[in-house]
Amino acid sequence: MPTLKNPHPHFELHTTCGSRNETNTNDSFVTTIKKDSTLDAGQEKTLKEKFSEIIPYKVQELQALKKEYGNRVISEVSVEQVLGGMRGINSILWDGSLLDPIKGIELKGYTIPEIKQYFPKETNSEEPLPEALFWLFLTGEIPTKSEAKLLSKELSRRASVPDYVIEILNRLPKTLHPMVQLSIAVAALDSQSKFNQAYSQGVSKTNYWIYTYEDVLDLLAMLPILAAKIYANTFKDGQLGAFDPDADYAKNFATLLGYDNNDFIELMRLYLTIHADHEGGNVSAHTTHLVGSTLTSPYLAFSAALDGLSGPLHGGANQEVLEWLLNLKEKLNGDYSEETIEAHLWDTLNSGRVIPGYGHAVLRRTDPRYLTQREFASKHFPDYDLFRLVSAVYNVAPAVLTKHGKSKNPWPNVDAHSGVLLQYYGLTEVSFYTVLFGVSRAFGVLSQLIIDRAIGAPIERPKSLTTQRLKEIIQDVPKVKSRM
Ligand code: HAX
Repeated sequence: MPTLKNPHPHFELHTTCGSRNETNTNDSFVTTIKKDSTLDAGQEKTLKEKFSEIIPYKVQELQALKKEYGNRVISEVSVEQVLGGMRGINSILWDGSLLDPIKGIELKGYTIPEIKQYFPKETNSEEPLPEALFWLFLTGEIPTKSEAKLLSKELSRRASVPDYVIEILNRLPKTLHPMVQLSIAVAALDSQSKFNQAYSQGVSKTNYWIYTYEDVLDLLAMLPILAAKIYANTFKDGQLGAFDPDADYAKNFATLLGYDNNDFIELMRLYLTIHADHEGGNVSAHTTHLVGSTLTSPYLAFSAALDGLSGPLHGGANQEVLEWLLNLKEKLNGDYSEETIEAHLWDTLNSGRVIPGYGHAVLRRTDPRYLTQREFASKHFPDYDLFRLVSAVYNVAPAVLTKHGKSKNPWPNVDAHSGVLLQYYGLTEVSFYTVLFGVSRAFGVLSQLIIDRAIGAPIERPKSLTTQRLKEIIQDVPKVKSRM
């Protein structure tokens, strides 16, 4: 088979060579960024053009893998894994990110601090842009500032929601949870799908990605309007805030919500970046991949993902954390001593509930996304009472959970901190918090959906077993070391 010349070697680096840390300090990485920065605006290719150049290379890479190594075994499945939520089974191809239990998430090989350091920034800003992350997911390259700007403008250009969807939102009861409202609105956009239209006209399989790309960009562009409309309808007077076609995505999202405070805009840039992707096995990512594998529209695949994200064990935990913290604050009455907090943690555990925001299916240390939010709070409002409480819980909860002896990971995850940041800036409506997570998650899971369509990913269909069949099978197989 002839080897194609990959126009974006950085893409290869992160999909095939493992840890970013082996490469991020070397010269080739720096050279890649410098080289990109010298491009003239007139020479720039759009994201779609860049991605289309990568596809043949990517397809060939996977075909070669399948041909040469198709029969290599990379995972075995134990009974405890079947009964234990399929933890640790290597079975999903997901190029956007890889989760290390200790180091945390690597987005296309970059850790969260690296993303913060190397990403292009708006003037007077220190935070990364989520649209730059979308670019990175699809190309493997950090965009230049002008490339990121190009994408911001394209998203602004597409930011228009059909009247019937706004009408649907206006008719929903305020008592309906904001995540359900968002899921309904995104599903209702299905009739706008360019992918559906092209599919019904018999478009070739090799071009599926083009229409998926169009739908995904439209959806990303519409999400801030949908989310802000839900916020305005449910908690305010129904009016949307300002939208500036020349502003970046997160700034527009903040102002649409009615927040023009520069620090809040900075928070949104950070928030939308760090919640975007966390490997392919988590419920929202896997759902997009699974539902999308049926060739449904990106709208329906993402609507389903939002339904999964809303659960309290997943993205819904950010709402639970805040409710739990506010309740704790009231009970503590200003006494943030370790003994009192410890007693309250035991109350929660002894009543059979989980400590929300703590634990993780894969992570075995404090989530770097927690740490970066902690850093943001330390910088912007070190003396804020609720931040002091979150810090006090952080000092005590890991030891309590370790003593409790159930959770495999006693450390905080991303959801343990996000709500406190929002509270500080006055976004106090906790049932809205997972909507923000959902807007961010779209960047990761929908970029992978474009890749799935570009590489012709098959419909997912793992094998299930009855209990009876499981009992029959285990008679004939050897024992292995625990994989959980
Ligand atoms: N408090 C109390 N008990 C906990 C716990 C916590 N924070 N985390 C885990 N456990 C318990 C589990 O409920 C489980 O108990 P049982 O054996 O009685 O079923 C036991 O410890 C083993 O669980 P685990 O293997 O350590 O964790 P899982 O992979 O099964 O679950 C969860 C991972 C994140 C769902 C879990 O840690 C949890 O419920 N945490 C609190 C909710 C939360 O913060 N969710 C957000 C996670 C991040 C995320 O997805 N964000 O979107």
